[in-house]
Amino acid sequence: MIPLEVIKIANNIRDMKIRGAAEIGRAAVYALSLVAQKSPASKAEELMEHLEEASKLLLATRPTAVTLPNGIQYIMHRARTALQSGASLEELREIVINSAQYFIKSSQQAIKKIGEIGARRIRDGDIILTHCNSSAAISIILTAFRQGKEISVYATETRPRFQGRLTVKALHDAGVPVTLIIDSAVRYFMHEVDKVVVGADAVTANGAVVNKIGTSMIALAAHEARVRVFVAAETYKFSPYTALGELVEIEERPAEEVVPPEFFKECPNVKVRNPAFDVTPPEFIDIIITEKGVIPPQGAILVLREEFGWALGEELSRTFREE
Ligand code: RUB
Repeated sequence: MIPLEVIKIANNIRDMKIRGAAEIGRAAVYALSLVAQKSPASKAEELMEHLEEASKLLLATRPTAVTLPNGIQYIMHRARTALQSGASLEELREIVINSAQYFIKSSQQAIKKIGEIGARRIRDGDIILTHCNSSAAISIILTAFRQGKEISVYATETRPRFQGRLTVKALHDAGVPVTLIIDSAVRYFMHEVDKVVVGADAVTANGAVVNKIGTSMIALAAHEARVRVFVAAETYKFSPYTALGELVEIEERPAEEVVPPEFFKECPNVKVRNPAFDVTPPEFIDIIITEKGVIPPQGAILVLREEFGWALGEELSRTFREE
């Protein structure tokens, strides 16, 4: 039994009306809290079944951003533990609702904190290049700007979905000087750039960063021009599954995002591929800015050790430290 609002949230994540890794994670967790509030279950076990069903639906929406499984895991681990220790139906509802609120609040605070920590690395006069639309990357840029640093930004369009337009709007509205460029102009402008600042959908155990398609090419161009690459990523973007040797699945989206349907009438044999993300190896990343501090990409495994409780073979549970 999945409430209609939860099905709507799942559809909105799939159709990218809700998008960006942090937002997806929060929306999925909020959806589980709606299940806890609205489920007509008459006993705790039944509520658990409804939660499991909703989790499956949400997990199947978008495969790459690890915030989604990490957020769901966090709530479900708490719910399962409570059920095992004999929680009543009402207690289980409350645990899920409170854990969801805690996760959402922590996520919002993390983005603010990343802004503060990251802004320390931005100098007066810096020209920053960013890609796609990352709330964590924007948090760094806006914090530095509000501190009075005279910075300006190159933002890529981010085809085919043009998330770069969201970024330029946010920066423009805040008064940050911003220039929109086409994705393929990145190397052309790189010699003017001081720092690349991007977000992440997932950080792997070896410090590779999965982010919007094109990020790895930007990092390569930055490496060639000796421009530093900063990745802004909350600790719940680190993927515990990769520490078990699993790869992050890269979402491929429909061809219709790239060409209009008429295109296939003229060229029926052309194949269009539309991967939504790519992997930037750790060698091309200088630092990862988390809400707990700055680490080199090689420190990713330490974050995973500290942040996740390991129950190999059973489930990976988030060991959020309650403040
Ligand atoms: C969004 C994207 C963003 C990351 C980080 O891709 O790649 O850079 O999700 O964003 P999409 P945030 O538009 O396909 O979801 O820092 O907001 O989590």
